[in-house]
Parts: sequence; structure tokens; C-alpha cells
Amino acid sequence: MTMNRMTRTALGICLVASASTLALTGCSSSDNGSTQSSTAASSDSSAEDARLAPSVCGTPEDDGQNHEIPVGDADEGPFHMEANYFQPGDMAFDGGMMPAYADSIAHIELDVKVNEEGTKYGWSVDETPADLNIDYTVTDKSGKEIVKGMFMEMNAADGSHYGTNIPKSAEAAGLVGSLENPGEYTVTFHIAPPKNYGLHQDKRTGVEATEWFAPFDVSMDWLYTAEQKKCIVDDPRA
Ligand SMILES: [Cu+2]
Repeated sequence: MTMNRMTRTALGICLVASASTLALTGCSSSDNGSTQSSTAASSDSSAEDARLAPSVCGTPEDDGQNHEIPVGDADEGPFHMEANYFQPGDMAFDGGMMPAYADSIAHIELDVKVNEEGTKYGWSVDETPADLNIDYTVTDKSGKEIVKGMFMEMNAADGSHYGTNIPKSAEAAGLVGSLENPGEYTVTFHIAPPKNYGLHQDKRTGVEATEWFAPFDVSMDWLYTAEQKKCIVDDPRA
């Protein structure tokens, strides 16, 4: 157990629900019924819920590495997918597709890897498939859209993925609200196949599939803690 994990355990991080907001706070077993203990994501009931880990940014524990906060994962169709979020990314070559670092509150990404089913399109297991068309929509518990946008392909220090920055406010897009405060949301990813991307069909070189997969949606419950905001700085390249 690292010092970091020991500290987190000592803090006894709990998610406190009040009228319409969630907040991270320390709690103990003596807290009353207005608090609920964190739910472990794994089957090990003693394991901490990684979604609730406090940010190390600005603390002596900050190791300078990026710390992704998990949203969830899914295995569907030709892909295994893992969604994470963290502070906005400062990007080169984004083609103007992505909200700028200074205008954003978070970066959300989907690590898409080919599974066994995906090999019929000629991909290799665990590779990142190129040229997918992915968008995301965040809704609140009433189903109201909070923010949505297109993902793009990009590389970070930990490899290739799909993602985008989430703007501080979605008002310009006619949506509502922002992710300023912690909350419980649903994020839905719409996964569509590549366009203008060939599939060999001839006898010598052809792949098994004769057409691309049908577009599909993957939804995940998003326990959003807003912890990534602690990692936002004035100059992300400094
Ligand atoms: Cu990214």
C-alpha cells in the first residue's frame, strides 16, 4: 500500500448526497444516514472505489503523472471500451474540433481496443481502431442533456484513444448546465464505423466481414466528482 492509498483510507472518503448535488468529504462510521459509503467498483468489498480517489494535484503526493478518473467500461460489438476523465488536455493538431484548454473543465476519453470479434474486420486484438466516428452525450438523472460533442482521435503519453475536452459551459450549444459541481450523470457514447476506409474483399487478401458493423450506443453511469478541476493550471505546458 502506498502512502497515497494509506492517506485516502484514513480520510475515509465518502460521497455525500444533498438535495441535488454531490460532494466529496471525509466521513466516519459514526456519520448519520445522510451519508452513504463509497461503493467498491470491484468484487473485493475492501477495495477502494477508484472513482472516488481524491486528486493529488497541488498536494505533496503529486508525482507529476496524470491520474485518470474512471467512468466505466464495456465490451460490445468489435470493441472493449474504457472511459476516463481528467483535467482538460492542451492539444496540437486538433483541427479546431476540440474546446481549448482554457475554455474547458475536463477531458473525457474512450480507450477503444479491438476484441476478438473485431478481428473479422482485419484488425488485431488490442489495437486502437482508426477512423471511428464517436460522439458523447452527458445527461442528468432526469434525462436532460447537459453537454455533448464529437470525439476525435489523439495520442497522449499513455497512447492512442478517442476523446475531447468538455467545455466549461454548454450554453452556446443550446444545452444546459456545466460540470462545475459533482453529480451523478449518464454518459452515452455513440460508436459508428469508419467512412472511406476500405475492407479488402478479394480471395487472396479479403477480411471475413463484408460490411462494417452497425452503429451502436454504450451508456455508463458517471459518478462525477469534479476532482480533476484541482489539476487545471494557468499554463499547462509549463
Ligand atoms: Cu485525449
